[in-house]
Amino acid sequence: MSESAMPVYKIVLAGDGNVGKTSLIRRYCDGMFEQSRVMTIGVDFQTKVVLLGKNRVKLSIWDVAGQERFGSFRDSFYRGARAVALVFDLTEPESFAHLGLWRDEIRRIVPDVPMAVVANKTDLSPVVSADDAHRWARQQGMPFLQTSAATGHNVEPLFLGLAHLAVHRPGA
Ligand code: G3D
Ligand code: MG
Repeated sequence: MSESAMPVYKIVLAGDGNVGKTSLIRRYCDGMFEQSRVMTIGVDFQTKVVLLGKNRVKLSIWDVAGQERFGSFRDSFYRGARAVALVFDLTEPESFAHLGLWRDEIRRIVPDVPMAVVANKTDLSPVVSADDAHRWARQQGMPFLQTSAATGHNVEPLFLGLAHLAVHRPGA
C-alpha cells in the first residue's frame, strides 16, 4: 500500500511539562535522545509508519508541546485522538498526582478514547512507587508501562501498544 493510502491514527502524549513526552517521540521517530532540548513551543507532531500484524498503518504522534498550562488551546488538540498516553515522571510526584486532571480534560473532548499510563525515566532513581502507579492504572482500566527515553527502554512497545489501542478500539 502506498503511504498516502494508509490509514492514519492520531496518537496524543499528554502530561505535565518536563516528564519526557517530546523525548519519547524523538526516541521513537528518530532513534535519538537529546540530553538537552529546548522546550518545544506550539503543536508538535511526527508521523511514523508501523507494522501491526500484516497491516501497515501510519501514526501521527502529537505532543502537548510547551503548552501544558494553556487549557483552552489543548481542547482542539485532542480532537480526533485515537489513543492517548498519560505520561508522568517517576522522579516527580506532582506529575503523577496530576494524571487524573489530564484524564478528565481529555475525556471531556474525546470521551471514549483509550488511554495508557506511562511511567517515564526508569533510568533514574524513582520517587514515585511504580506499584502505586500500576495500581492506579489498573483502577482506571488502563494499561501501564515503564519507559526511559534516555535508554530507549520500552519505547517501541509503548508506541506499538498505542497503535494497537487505536486500531482495535472497541466499537471503532
Ligand atoms: P516534555 O516534552 O514532557 O516537556 P522533554 O519533556 O522530552 O522535553 O524532557 C524534559 C527533560 O527530561 C529533558 O531534560 C530530557 O532530556 C529529560 N528526559 C526525558 N526523558 C527522560 C528519561 O527517560 N530519562 C532521563 N534521565 N531524562 C529524561 P533537560 O535537561 O533537557 O531539561
Ligand atoms: Mg515537550
